[in-house]
Amino acid sequence: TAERTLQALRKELDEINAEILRWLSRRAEVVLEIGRLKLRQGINRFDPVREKEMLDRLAAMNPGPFDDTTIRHIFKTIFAASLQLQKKEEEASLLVSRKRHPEDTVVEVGPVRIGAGVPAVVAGPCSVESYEQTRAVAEALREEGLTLLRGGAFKPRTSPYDFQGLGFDGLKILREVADEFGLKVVSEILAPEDLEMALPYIDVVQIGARNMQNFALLKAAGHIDRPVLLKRGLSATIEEFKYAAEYILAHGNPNVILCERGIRTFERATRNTLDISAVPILKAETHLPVCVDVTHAAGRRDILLPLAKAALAAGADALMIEVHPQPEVALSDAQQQVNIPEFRAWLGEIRRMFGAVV
Ligand code: PRE
Repeated sequence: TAERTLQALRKELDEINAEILRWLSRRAEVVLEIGRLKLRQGINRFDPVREKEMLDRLAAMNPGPFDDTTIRHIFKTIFAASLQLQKKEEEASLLVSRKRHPEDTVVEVGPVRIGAGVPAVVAGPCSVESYEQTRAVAEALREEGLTLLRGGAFKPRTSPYDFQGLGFDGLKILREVADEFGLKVVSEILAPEDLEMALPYIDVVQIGARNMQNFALLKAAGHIDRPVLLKRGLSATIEEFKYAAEYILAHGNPNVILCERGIRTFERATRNTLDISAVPILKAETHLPVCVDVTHAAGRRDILLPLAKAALAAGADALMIEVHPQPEVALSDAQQQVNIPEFRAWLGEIRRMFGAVV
């Protein structure tokens, strides 16, 4: 009998390939079903014990000519791909996922519609220090036709000996001044037990970077009827950031703004490294509006304009910037806040390049 031709052998391989592919796809469907079951039952996706059992069984029944190590390697690759498939499906099923909710979420704060196309600017002092200080910034915001006044009343400071903020007194100043100038208040809350009491004073609740994985606070923020501005943790991955937002949505609050504020890297020229990639990735993978806090990302005033331009060019829906009437005497973040004329110049440049901002 004549040897089969190369062409005939390849034809047979093509058929085998098609067969393997059919089985791989069938296997993947079963894997996805297991993934859904596990998600419902709260079981870990990765199951090394089960994987080892399967590998041992396959090695034991391996007819050759591939040796056991090769068979184990091939199947281990299939398991890893299966795990990846389950993970992808789970991510697409998240409430924050754009796959699940294709339309952009627009968060409304008074007349401002964050995520509707016109960039929003959130500006104000790092910490609320006094009526006069807050009023000076509020007045500039009104003159510029802006609405969103930020100010820290509860301050999460690295050292317990640093200024901790005025607390509820600070919130009262913010509310009073905001009402006087027709503005809306964005302010951070540190503890779930303060949330309810703070609501009369706050229009957007900020959850700060250090609290991004404070799950009790995230859950509590899910139960309020106020938008939440969630900052990315100092060392949080984009995936962890999305899951933090998922907590708030899963507990009933759909109005979440994601805020990139720089991440920790080896670089010391800036306080943090602005992860500009996070902006288009969050816009693509979630339907939530994205804000960029240029002040905290930079930790220095001289690069706030280019960072803001980069953020808007990358698709950010909002910018946050710290403004203080006299930054040099500020009780916190003295070296990174801009004064009012600097803020106006910054805003003018943004408007010149990007048109209207609110
Ligand atoms: C599967 C995938 C990932 C797990 O680590 C173990 C096994 C597989 O591909 O066989 C399926 C699965 O999720 C499971 O059997 O629990």
